[in-house]
This record gives sequence, structure tokens and C-alpha cells, in this order.
Amino acid sequence: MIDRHRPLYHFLPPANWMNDPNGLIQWQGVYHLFYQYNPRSAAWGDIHWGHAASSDLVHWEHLPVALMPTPDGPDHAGVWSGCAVDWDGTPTMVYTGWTGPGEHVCLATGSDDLVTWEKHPANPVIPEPPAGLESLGFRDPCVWRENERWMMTIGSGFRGIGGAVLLYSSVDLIHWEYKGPLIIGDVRQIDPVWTGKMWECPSFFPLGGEHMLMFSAMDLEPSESLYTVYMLGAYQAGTFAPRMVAQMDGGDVYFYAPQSFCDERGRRIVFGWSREARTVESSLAAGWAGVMTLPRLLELDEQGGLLQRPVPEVELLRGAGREWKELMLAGEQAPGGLLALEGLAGDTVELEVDFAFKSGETQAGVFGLQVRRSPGGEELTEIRVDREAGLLVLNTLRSSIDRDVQAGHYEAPLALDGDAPVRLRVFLDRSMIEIFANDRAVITARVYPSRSDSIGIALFAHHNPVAIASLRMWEMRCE
Ligand code: DQQ
Repeated sequence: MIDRHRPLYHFLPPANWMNDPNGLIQWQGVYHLFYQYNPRSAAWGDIHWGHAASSDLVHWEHLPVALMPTPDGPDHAGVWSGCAVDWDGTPTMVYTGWTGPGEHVCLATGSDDLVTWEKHPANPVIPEPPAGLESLGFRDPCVWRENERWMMTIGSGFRGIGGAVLLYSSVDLIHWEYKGPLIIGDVRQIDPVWTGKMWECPSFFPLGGEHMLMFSAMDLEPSESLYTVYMLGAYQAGTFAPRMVAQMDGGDVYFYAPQSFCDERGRRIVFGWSREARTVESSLAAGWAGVMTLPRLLELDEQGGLLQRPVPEVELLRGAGREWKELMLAGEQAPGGLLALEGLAGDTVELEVDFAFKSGETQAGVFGLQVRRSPGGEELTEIRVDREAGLLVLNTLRSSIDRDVQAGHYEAPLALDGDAPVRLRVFLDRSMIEIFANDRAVITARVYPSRSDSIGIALFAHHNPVAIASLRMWEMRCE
């Protein structure tokens, strides 16, 4: 049976379970994406590294499994997350060997096409966390070159204190010296964002003259809390002093364990993992679970704010397009408050909507779109911008009449000055939805409408009329 929730133009393996992106690298011009993979089931477990390659970041060729657990090895229970580096011309993975509960840093070296991999005889190169630390985890190495040395961060957390990133240094990738914590979080601090008890998958890199740390804040008790946090600030003498901290994607758990890399053009690109919002049983029945987000480009604006937008290559996926110009959303006067347009519909489309405001037109307003809407509105997903509150909002509480699906209300801050225009880019790919507002606020989430006619798209404005300068829609190529 065809699973109508399986995305068609986002990356995912042909079958089975996928979680974190790993080992991202551009090697001799080719992009490589490795990922946490269970080759035998659509549920998490027995983690290997899957592999795919691409010349343009959006069309992927599936390649054989790259890394698998070695019986009796330091990764016998799973080959967990890690990164790729160029070790004097040899592609090399620095990854987490899992022996449950032990976590160890391991190396694997690859053939020139990155298809065949060998575990390094010195494994594990770091067998355990530094002595004397009561750490809640020790995993997900991120490695870079700095002043003729290798540097590495490892995700951790100190019991009762907060999440942490540990810093190591090495001259040869094999012998490592612990330099101390790069940064320690404060588990008692909830403002502006709570950073959890354990920091998974740290990714630490220069961006726009300063440094960015991106990590997955994790807490499993008393209730599960998982989302991605980023910090921008100064890296000096082995410590990182953030000037700001924020959540990276308002979709919470549906944008997790992101990894970044720098491509040959010097672009900082991120992929994140979007998990399923349906039951494990549904995933097992469907035979797959987990989707990669579209690759995002990270940059800083002139004020040092983070910009996130899909890489331009995503436009290669655009097929037939349509455009509507100069529309007016009437506000509450409109019947039902919704504007539907002939031909505006789909579940594998990109939408680009430019809301425009006249000079000095600063009144509050709430406007946006309903997508994945059934004709009678029994199922609908609402995307809205609240100008006064300065928020991008996604509401999936009515996305599906299937009550077994997790739904929610998601928000991302969207600062809007005066009459500043708002551009929404919305990527619908069956169960996957990604929304970018002004390249600043991003929400990634999952929706599973039950009805085959839940493909409608309509526009609305509450309180005040709102003008749309242009609305463009592309069918996305799904070959
Ligand atoms: N997933 C991996 C870990 C990582 C976690 C295991 C984050 O290495 O901390 O599959 O999703």
C-alpha cells in the first residue's frame, strides 16, 4: 500500500529508521550525507551509518551502509553520531562507539569515494569521559583544525549543574588531551530558553566573525523535552562566552540533532532530523521513519542576528509554477475569512508569499495560510504571523482527524519593525512541513491528514485587511 505520508522531495532512506545526520562533508566536489540508520527496522536500534551522495544537495544517490557495529568492538552496540574530517587526504570519521551504557570516541578511515570504511586499530581513541566528572553523557564528537592541531567538542552534561560541551585537542587525531569544558549550561535558568540537562550533538564553528554553538538540549525526565538551541559569541582561550542564546527552530523535537559543515564554497550548511509524530506501530507498518530537513544556509545579518534559509539549490526542485499578484485579504469581513484561489492546492509544493504593508501601516494584524485543508475544513494546518506579538505560529492541532497523531502549537519569534514586509516560504512534502519567515524564524513539523482531499490551501487575515504583493507556488519535482 502506498503510504501517502512519505515525503517525496526531502531526503530519507529507501526504508527503515533514520535519525541524526552524521559525517557531513563535501569531498572532491561531491556532497556526502551519512545518517544514523537501523537497516532492519523502522524503529530506533542497532544503529549503523547509512550513506548518500549528491552533486547539488537536493538529488541524492543511496550508497551502501558505511559503518556497522563491530562485534566485541567499542561500538558493538551501535555506531552513534559523529563527524567527518580530511585527515591529510584520507576521509575520516570521528564517531561515538556505543557499548551501552559506555560511550567511546572512535575513528574510521574511508576509501577515496567514501564508500568503503575501516575502523582504526587504535579504537577507542578516547575510551571514557575525563576522570572525576559526573557526566550524563559523552558523545557526538565535532572536530576541526585550529593552529596545526585538531580540536574536538563532545556533548555532555554535569549532574545537577547543566548541559556541557567538553573540549579536547590532539596533534594526530589519535592521542587526545582534555582541555576542560568549552561551556557549561545552567539547568536552573529558564530564560530566554531552558537548555536541558544534557547537550547532544554539539556543532561548533566560526560564523560571521564570531562563533556559533548549536546543540540538542535533552531531558527525558520528568517529561521528554528535546529541541535545538544555538548560541552566538566569542571563542577564546578554550572557552566560549555566548552573547545570546535562542531556540533554533520553533518545531521543537521535529528539528533535532542538526549537524553543520562548511562546503567548498565556504558556505555553512545545516541538516536536521525530523522525527515522526505518529506511533511507533504506524511507522513499523509504514516501513520507514525519519526525514532530513532541507539543507539550510546559516549566515549573520548586519546586526549579528542569525539568518536561516534553504540553500539556493532547493530551487532546482521547483517544477511547474503559478503566480498571483496583488491580492487583498479583506480581514474579518470576508465570508468565512478565507481566500481560496483556483489552482492553489497541493501537498508537495513550495509556496512563497509576500505580504506587503503601506508605508506607515503598522497596525496589528494576524494573517497567514491554511494548508493541507480538506474542503469542509475537517482537517487543516494553520500557519500564521502575529505582527503585534512578533511571532510565527504553526498550529497542527486540527491537521488530522487521526487522534493517534501527535499535534501541537509551535511558535518562533519574528521581530517585525514597523511596516516591514513579511515573506513566508512554506515547503509542503506530504507529512513534512517547513516554514521560513523572512529567513529568520523557522518552524519544522509533521502532519498526517487522513483524508486524501486534504490538499487545499487558503489565505486569511484577521482584524485588518492585508495585501499580498505576490504569491508563488511551485509543484516540486519528486523523481
Ligand atoms: N542520537 C545518537 C546519539 C545522539 C542522539 C544515537 C541524538 O549519538 O546523541 O542514535 O539524537
